[in-house]
Amino acid sequence: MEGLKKDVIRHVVSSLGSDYASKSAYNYYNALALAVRDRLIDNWIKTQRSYYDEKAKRVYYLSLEYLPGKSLMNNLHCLGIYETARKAMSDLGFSLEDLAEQEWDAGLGNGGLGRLASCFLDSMATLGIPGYGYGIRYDYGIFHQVIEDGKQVEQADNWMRVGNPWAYERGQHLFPVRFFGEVKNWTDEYGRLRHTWTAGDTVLAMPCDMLVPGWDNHHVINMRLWSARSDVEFDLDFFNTGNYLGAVEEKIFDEKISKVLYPSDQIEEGRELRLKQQYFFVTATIQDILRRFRKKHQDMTELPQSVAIQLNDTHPAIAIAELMRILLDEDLLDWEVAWDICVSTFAYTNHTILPEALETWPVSLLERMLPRHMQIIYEINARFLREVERVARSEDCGQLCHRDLDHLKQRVSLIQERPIKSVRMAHLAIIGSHSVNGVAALHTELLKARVFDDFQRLYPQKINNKTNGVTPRRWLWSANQPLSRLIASHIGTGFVRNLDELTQLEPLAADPAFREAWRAAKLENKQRLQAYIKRKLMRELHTEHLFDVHIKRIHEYKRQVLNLLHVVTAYNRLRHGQAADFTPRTVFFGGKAAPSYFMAKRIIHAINAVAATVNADSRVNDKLQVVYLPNYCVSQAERVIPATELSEQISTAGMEASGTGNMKFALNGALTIGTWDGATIEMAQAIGPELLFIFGMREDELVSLRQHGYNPMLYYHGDEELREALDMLRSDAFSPGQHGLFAPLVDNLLHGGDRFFVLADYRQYLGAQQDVGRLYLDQEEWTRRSILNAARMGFFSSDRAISQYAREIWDVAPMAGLQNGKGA
Ligand code: GPV
Repeated sequence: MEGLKKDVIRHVVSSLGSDYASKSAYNYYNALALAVRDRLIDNWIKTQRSYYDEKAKRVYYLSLEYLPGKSLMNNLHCLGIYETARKAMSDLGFSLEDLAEQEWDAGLGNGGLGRLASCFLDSMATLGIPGYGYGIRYDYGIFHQVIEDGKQVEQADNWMRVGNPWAYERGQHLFPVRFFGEVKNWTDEYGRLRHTWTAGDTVLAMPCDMLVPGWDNHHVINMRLWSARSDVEFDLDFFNTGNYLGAVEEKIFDEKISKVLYPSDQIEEGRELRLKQQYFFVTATIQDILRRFRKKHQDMTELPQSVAIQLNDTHPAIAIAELMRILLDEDLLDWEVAWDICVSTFAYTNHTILPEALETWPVSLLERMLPRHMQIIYEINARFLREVERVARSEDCGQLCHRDLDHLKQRVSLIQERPIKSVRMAHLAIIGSHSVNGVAALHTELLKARVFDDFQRLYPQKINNKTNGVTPRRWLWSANQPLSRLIASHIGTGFVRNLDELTQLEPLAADPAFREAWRAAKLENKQRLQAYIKRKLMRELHTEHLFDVHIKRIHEYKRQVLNLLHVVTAYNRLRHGQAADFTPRTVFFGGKAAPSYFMAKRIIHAINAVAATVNADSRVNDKLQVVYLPNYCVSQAERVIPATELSEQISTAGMEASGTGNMKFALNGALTIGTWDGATIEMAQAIGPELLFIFGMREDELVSLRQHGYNPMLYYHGDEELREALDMLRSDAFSPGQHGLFAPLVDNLLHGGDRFFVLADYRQYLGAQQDVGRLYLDQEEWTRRSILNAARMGFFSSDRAISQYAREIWDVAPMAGLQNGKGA
């Protein structure tokens, strides 16, 4: 402890240039972070050196998004120095919790996809898998959300304004990135046609490394984020021609590439700068991968034995064309050889079946920005379509019938002709990879049967499932110390590394004393949230209420509106005195809407309007409260999830690819009210469906309802309570003076076809909520179920997910000789 204290003081003085006697929390947080980083860097160097010495096969995880959140607490826990740091900082006059609050969330992602990437890096580090995360170091992460007059207002997330004590910027290792220009064709000495791309613009990519420690194992992996740097400083032409200010403008223009994260989640933006971001990140990454590979190898055909590249959705899919370009134009390999290398190296994870999220890029844009890549994509497509034809005409063509060949080719082509001629990035990712995986069992089945059914017939081995998981380090141990300590006192700490050990809790569910202790941990977390809400929102929570929580991005398919209709109905029953048996509850909502997503923003407004009305109504507000949590983010999730009793997972069946919040809640002892969707299905199977509150139409039922003609008006006319709730929303009951404010929302349900079947599931949802309320009155039974939920969540560790990727997709093994256990 004395060592750590000394280091902190030394950093306050010599790294931060401040007086250690002036007790600034900001300085002491930074100094502590630097002292922790010092303790990581030796192991990072040793880890990286061991990969090199042992010629280990490396895994590269390519993702446009990461959501690490805050690093301090997690890193202290992984290093096993949390208690030491707590005492050291308290000696210096600080509470560790307060210091941790000084850190800004690294919010370099939108939601589940980015958070999954961060959980995966944590698991690779913990399992000792030679992994690297690659991404973009956005200057501005996901916007900061404030709620003004009930509406979302976006503010810039200037997360690095005060620097980032965790990152190493490596300004000396720059990689060139080229755009535009033209392709020259030439013939080599064997008479083969060759291509050289001479680019118009060049930018530089600078690596920034963030260290990712494993749990108590001395293994530290790297997350390398690229930042755009102009090469103008080196362009003497500008200065020679006297155009100094022109040079500066060009520099600013170049560095715009990594300026901001696109804040739309599962909606395609189709902006030129976004494509630039994708290629910028991809080419720098591939260059870095090959640089490392070439240190030990000359023969490029050995690449797939040494390198696995995982594409996190299609955002980095241009990497397939980029690797082809390098192998063809720089290494001068033949097409077939190059293509085999690519397919064996790449694997692709799909995260959605929503059509509006499937990426396409206009051919005209690609031709201009990346002319050589567009040529390569055309060639990939031509060869692929010939292969499709060959398979279709062959005897065992199965369901591929040759009469339909033209249609089949149109459907699977990399190029879509309408509405504008574009490249389908998912098709490029599928045919350029040896593995295509979905993220939960149902999702993968839907990929096979619906979205990619043609590809499933063409390559029946390619599509596979890897159900998502979450890291128990952050989402149980670090976020929920009261519960973790209770668990550890009964079964030890092995569950943090091996989450299956939680099954040892099962017999304790029958022990009244343990149940009481379990409830006490929950209450402690509720009180902690209460204090936080009081500080931030100046509101008093009732900790004896059932805490009912719906936090995630705002999306129509996630159906925050269904929840809101339940709230309005509960409000009406209470007002009308029809709810004598109502179980008091506080309903929490939180989440960001894409700034361009009109309906999602209107939903936020509606939730806040209902909240204002309900909370101000003294007839009901001792029994029903609604809280909108502004700026939902990773660190907020860490506070809210441990305090939650009811987890809302109510997406339209078939539409949530997996969900990962669902896992975090159950792991922390919340019960789930949810639809038969995503990984919630597998959770219900692992836990026992009777221990969750499952309701609503299933995916196949919705398909047939759709086919037979779904008429939302039928539900409106057939259900008095539903009608009352919708009429109130449409009238100005919640929007006095702003008549018609929420009409778009209601019209969308009644006259817009209710694409997400809110009305079809309303009545069943109410029934399930009734069951929830009733069960909550029986605290012993509620607690028993809560314990069993957590005890059966072992499968949903990201360690299990990553072990499956390693074995079944990457063919990599954990590093031998990894030191596990404290002091090893
Ligand atoms: I595509 N997901 C996301 O957060 N952003 C995206 O752009 C796309 C998918 C999410 C899915 O919606 C979740 O169901 C899933 O759990 C998560 O990706 C991780 O797989």
